[in-house]
Amino acid sequence: MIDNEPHKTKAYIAGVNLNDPNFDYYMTELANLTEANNMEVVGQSRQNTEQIVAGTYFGLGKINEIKSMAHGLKAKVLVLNDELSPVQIRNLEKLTKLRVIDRTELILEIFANRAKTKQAKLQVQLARLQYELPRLHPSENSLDQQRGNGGSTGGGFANRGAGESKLEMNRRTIDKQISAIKKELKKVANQEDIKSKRRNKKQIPKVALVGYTNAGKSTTMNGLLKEFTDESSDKEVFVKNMLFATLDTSVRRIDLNKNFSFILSDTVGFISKLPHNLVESFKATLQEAKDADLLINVVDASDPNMIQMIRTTQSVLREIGIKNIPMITAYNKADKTDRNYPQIEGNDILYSATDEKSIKLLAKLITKRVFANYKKFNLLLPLSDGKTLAYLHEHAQVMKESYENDGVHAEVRLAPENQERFKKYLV
Ligand SMILES: Nc1nc2c(ncn2[C@@H]2O[C@H](COP(=O)(O)OP(=O)(O)OP(=O)(O)O)[C@@H](O)[C@H]2O)c(=O)[nH]1
Ligand SMILES: [Mg+2]
Repeated sequence: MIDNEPHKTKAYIAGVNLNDPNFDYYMTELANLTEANNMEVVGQSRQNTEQIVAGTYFGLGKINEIKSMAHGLKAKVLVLNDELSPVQIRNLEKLTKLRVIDRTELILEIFANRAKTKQAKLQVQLARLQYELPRLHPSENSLDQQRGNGGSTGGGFANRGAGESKLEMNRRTIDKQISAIKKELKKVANQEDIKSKRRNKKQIPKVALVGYTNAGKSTTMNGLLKEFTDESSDKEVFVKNMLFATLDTSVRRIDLNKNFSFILSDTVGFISKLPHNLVESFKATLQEAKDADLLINVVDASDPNMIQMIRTTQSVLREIGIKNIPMITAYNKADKTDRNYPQIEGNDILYSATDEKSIKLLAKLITKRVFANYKKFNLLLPLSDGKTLAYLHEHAQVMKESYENDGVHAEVRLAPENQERFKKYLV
């Protein structure tokens, strides 16, 4: 039999447990992340302890145990559950004779492999450089290797002097790269900003899908597109059973019927302990969620770790500064549970993103929440009052409009904050 599967690198995963009740969940995530990075998890270890060992992360006894287990299982890589210091990584590599990757680097690698758009690529690159900068070492760094003069690890004074100036040089190079990327990102963000301002002008409510990675956000977006737009195929977003399938934000207009439209955005998913630099770099991508009138927190209801996943999403939302935006919790993948669906429970919904009935009910719930306070009015506005007409078009949903001799007749829906302003034009 011919094996067409490319050979996957075998990885051993391990972590220090400082009495954290969520430790098992973090290790499950770490295993999923490792596999998402195209490696095979062959075994795992943990050390329950009160304190991390400063120089080596684990105690020596544990390191020897991991080394023999991992080599016995033919692992080439050791993946660790926390972000480690450069010294800890170097020491562990020496002691275990394995390549050591910490959780942050693992996530950065996955993001780097997944990034497709210019903005996502730049954002990941920025986060990587920021991760690398404090990790530069006089004798082991990428520029040395690129120039082919690596290996000068002798620690003599003369060498150290040369190394330090080289280190300075490398720092400067990375600093320059960081500023260049930031500049470039600003340009992209400005373009996005203009696009989003144009959308805001139309005063269509904005709804954002957020949530844990692989919960079904993109599938939900495609479900709504398929149900409520004619030519959905070219607007469909990418769906795949893997972590971080989506890294950028897609924005689509959904027309529930000719009077009810909203803007829907789908964005990058979350996971615990997302590297801070990465969250920082992805702020522009997450802007759409920040500006939303309503968030739909998509949750995989069939996952045994559902509760922790909801908490993870809440804490990432807090980290990016999203608070006080109304939210629907959308419990997805109900087809993989034994519960009846679709059903609405208060503000929330149990549904399946691949089921038509579910999508219709979700749309109903969104409408109820988004347009709850809108009211319908018939107005007659003077033809000469261009300013008011312009304001109306920017801030109301104009359902019908005709230009007559006595003025502009319009049937509109107004948000509560605009109702007073148009009182005198009521017919
Ligand atoms: N059985 C079942 N599978 C679903 C459902 N919704 C989504 N999936 C599957 O779950 C996987 C992830 O779906 P996506 O829509 O890509 O998830 P996402 O939340 O956008 O994930 P990221 O972009 O990676 O954060 C895919 O394999 C989907 O086919 C559902 O209702 N039922
Ligand atoms: Mg997605």
